[in-house]
Formats: sequence, structure tokens, C-alpha cells
Amino acid sequence: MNHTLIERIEAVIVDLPTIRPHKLAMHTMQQQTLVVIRVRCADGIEGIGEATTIGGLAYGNESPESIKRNIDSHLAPLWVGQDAANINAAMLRLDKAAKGNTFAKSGLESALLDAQGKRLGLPVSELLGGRVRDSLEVAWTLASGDTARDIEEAEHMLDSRRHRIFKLKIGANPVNDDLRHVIAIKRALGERASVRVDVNQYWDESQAIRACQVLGDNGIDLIEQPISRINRAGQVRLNQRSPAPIMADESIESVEDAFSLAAAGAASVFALKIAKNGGPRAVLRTAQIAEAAGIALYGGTMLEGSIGTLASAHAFVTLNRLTWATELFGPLLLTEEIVSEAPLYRDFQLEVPPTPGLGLTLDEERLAFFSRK
Ligand code: MUC
Ligand code: MG
Repeated sequence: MNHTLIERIEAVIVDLPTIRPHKLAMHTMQQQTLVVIRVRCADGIEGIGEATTIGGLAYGNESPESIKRNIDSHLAPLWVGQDAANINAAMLRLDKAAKGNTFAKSGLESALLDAQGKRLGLPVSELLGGRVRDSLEVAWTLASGDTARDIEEAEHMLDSRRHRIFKLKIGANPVNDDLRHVIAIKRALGERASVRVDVNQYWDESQAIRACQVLGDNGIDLIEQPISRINRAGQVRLNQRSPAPIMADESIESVEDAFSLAAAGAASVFALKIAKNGGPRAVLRTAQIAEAAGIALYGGTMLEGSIGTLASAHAFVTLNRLTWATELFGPLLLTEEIVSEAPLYRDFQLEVPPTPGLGLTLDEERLAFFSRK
């Protein structure tokens, strides 16, 4: 009898409040919704994973409700009775039967990695080949919607040595207003911080040409996804003329997207997100494409809670170079936790636990309290 067979898979929708409204071009978050995935195996081991997006269907192709529905109806039945210890075979089974659905697949793969780590007594980073660092520098996103409040927030983060890299969410306002906002923040922080922007695809090429020039001239270090993922030729042209490096985020919805962006020369930095690639192992395939193409790396987030954040972190600590650091601050944006011990942030870094699996234990009471009924 095989003791590592998968017995049961559960997907739970969890709504958690944010510390303040978080304004992105496409959506203002007042809360974050996580899909927590539990995979129970015959040996009594349970793996946990997370599949989380931003703003329902405003950001990506999957919503929390569609993620849960697709797991319950299509993906979980493919796994029950399969061997949890063979992650290659399990993921292949999903990929054969289901197109896309990278968020759901990422949460499921994270849960299998967590289970296998707990089974073998190894952290997930060791299952992924071994870590080359124990912590990751973490950026913070200033997105209150108010310039003075953002500067105050950044000063507090610098003083408390929590963050010294700031990403500003822009794109929803007229371009000149956004540029004034960004330049004011950069002037206030000066050389004490790295200031970057994320436009979330909101400019067209005609706006982006001048805006990227102004941003570069004013000391902005990095420009994330300035135009639509659909305009590949425009991204190639911007990547050639922008004085500040261009990072691809929404452009990457799969490992294959990463390859075609690299082949086209559409960005000099890739945002790595487990949810957009289909899991911690899939995101490392994208990282390898980038490394081979000379494209720099950044550890991205879909503002996951602790489970998704550490699933990402265990993958990112295996990477040789993370030139642009990470933005794995999701748990810090939430007022509540559903795990017993929250991930540890100190001295600008997130510590990646050396304990088995992801290094987290669910707090059953809090999970039940915040689960959608
Ligand atoms: C995105 O587009 O990068 C990451 C940080 C943040 O504030 O929003 C996300 C999504
Ligand atoms: Mg982005």
C-alpha cells in the first residue's frame, strides 16, 4: 500500500482586511481574498498552498471564486488517489487536462511541495535544489493615493529599517499628475531609497515614450509594465529607448510567454510570480530562461498572504542573482493572520524558515473565522 496517496483536497476562500486602501490602476483593494488549499495524504501529512489574485477578475484571468470552482470540479478529482510524492507526475496530470489556470496550479503545486518537505523533514527550498541565501530584501508599495501620506509612510519604513525600496502604483491618473506624484516622492527620499513605478499596462505607447524619459531623468530606477501586454512591438521599442529599465509583469502569463518576451527583447527585467507561471517550480523555469537571455530578475507578488509569500520565497532563495530584490510584503498589507507564526521581516529582509515544508502551521480557529461561509 502506498502511504503517500492523495486522499482529499480542499479549497477555502478567506477574506482578510488590508491596513489601508491599496490603490492600483485597475482596482482599489479594501481587503484581500486568499484561496487556501489543503492537500491531505494517506500518511496523515497535509500540505498547504495558496492561490491568490488581486481585485476579483480586475487583474488576471482567474478570480478567487473561479479558482475554487475549478479546483473543486476539475483539478482535485485528477489528484485524488495519485501519489503526492511524485510532483512531476501530479503536475503533468493537471497540465494535460487543464489549459492555463496557473493561479490554481500554483497553489496546488505549493501544497504538494509543502507536504513533501514535511514528509522528508526538508524546507521547500531544499526540495527545489537548495538555497543560496536565507533571506530576501523586500520592497514596499506606496499606494495610498496621496503624495504626502505616501512620503510619510516611506519615512516610517526607512526609520524602522523595514523597507528602503519603494514601488509606486500609477497609471490611473492623468500622466502629468502621476509624474508630479512620483517626482515629489523621489525628491523627498533622495538617495536614501530606490523608487520605482508600476503602471499596470495603463499607458499607451505615445504616453509611455515621454513618461519613461521623464521618469529616467528624475532618478526612477525601474518601470514596470508601462503598456499593454498585447502590444509586444511597442514593448520592444520602449525597452530600447527608455533610460530606466523596463520590467515585464502582466506580459508574463506562462513560462512560454517568458520565452517569447526574451526572444523579442521586450524587457530587461522579469517580475517572477509563482501564480503567473503555475507554481514555485514553474517560476524557476522562467527564471532560467531569463538568466540564459541576460534578463535581470525581481521576485514579484500577487499580494498573497503568508502561505503564497513563503511559497514564492522558497523558490526565490534558490536563485543566484536577484538584481532587483523582491516585493514579498503581502502579509504586511493585511491586518490579520491565519497561520500560527507569521513570517519574520527584519532589517529590510524577509527571513525564509529553515523548518520542514513552507515552514508554516495553519491557525485553525482564525482560518475558520475568516473563511467565507
Ligand atoms: C503588481 O502588479 O505588481 C504587487 C505589488 C503591489 O502593490 O501590487 C502587486 C501587483
Ligand atoms: Mg506589477
